[in-house]
Amino acid sequence: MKEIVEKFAIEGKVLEVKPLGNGLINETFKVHTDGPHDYVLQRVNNAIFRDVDLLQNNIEAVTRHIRRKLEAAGECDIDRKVLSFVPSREDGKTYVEVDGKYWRVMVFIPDAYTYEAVTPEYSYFCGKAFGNFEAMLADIPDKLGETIPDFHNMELRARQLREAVAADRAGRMAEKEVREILDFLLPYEEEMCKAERLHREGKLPKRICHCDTKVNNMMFDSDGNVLCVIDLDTVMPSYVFSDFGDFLRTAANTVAEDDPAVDKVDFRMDIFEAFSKGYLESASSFLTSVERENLPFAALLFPYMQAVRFFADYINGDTYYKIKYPGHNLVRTRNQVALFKSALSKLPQMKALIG
Ligand code: GN1
Ligand code: MG
Repeated sequence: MKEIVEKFAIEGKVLEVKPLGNGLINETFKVHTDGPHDYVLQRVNNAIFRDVDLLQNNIEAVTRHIRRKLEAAGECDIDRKVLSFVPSREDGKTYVEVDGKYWRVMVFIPDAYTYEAVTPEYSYFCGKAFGNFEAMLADIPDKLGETIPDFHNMELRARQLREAVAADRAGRMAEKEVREILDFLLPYEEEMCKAERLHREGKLPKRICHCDTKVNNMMFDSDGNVLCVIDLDTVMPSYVFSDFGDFLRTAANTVAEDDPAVDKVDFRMDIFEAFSKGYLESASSFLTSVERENLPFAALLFPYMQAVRFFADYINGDTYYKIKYPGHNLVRTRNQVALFKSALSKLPQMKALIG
């Protein structure tokens, strides 16, 4: 791995490379050097992100645009507020291919922290930051591609579940619980595909969104101030529901997304309220009324979509998400189903708060 890192125009000598973080898709390492910065080395999972060139072009465009905005706003400490990718020594691209594997390197942001759970106060700041992220990208001149085509398209996710069920590759449709979960999920399918219908009717725009606003993709400094959003692989045109819904899916759950204690799962309204307040403060300037009034729907859609995705992966024999033990994807599914039920029961409260 040291050799791979040295293909990039880094400063200093590599002292150590060790694993970092807990993403479910890419592999991430911290690179310790004797130079002025440390770095993050990442192997891009190109089974999932099939067009790494398009992916890195998106990321370069996004980070360049945000950096310019921060400069124009006279922000200080910009290197900690936007990621910087290091060009390769050979061709200046921000990735290299070695034996069919794709790697990239970014500058490590010092004294920055991510959390798996946040308080209402932090949720408010996250809401503002994600709204601001979308606002900053509203006038990006580059045309971004979809790094995973139809990534948050619920119609596609529903179809993939139906295909998984029909193929039953891992023989898991014989399990009673699997059939019960399927019977629970299917009746909501049509309602959950509302965004695609609104889009076809010309009532819902696509904007540049982050599309993986899990709470652990936001970095804070040691005083609790938001620094920047990380994990930019899925930045692409989508509905604003993606960013609003996925943050709440992770932050408003009282437990982690793979906690087996489903009776402890609850959708926290204090987090919803704080996050919405922050989000609306920075996103109100561009949100349409259809987008705004469907934010509570987004809070239901994302637990539902994630349940469908984990469930389809379980039925397919665990080919997409990294698992730590057999049945991990089923545990995740149960958890997300419980979160969906809890959020559903709070829909009237959510609507009352959004207005
Ligand atoms: C994946 O890589 P990570 O863990 O940040 C996934 C998200 C899911 C999430 C569930 C490209 O994100 O969409 O919501 O797992 N990313 C991709 O934990 O599929
Ligand atoms: Mg992540």
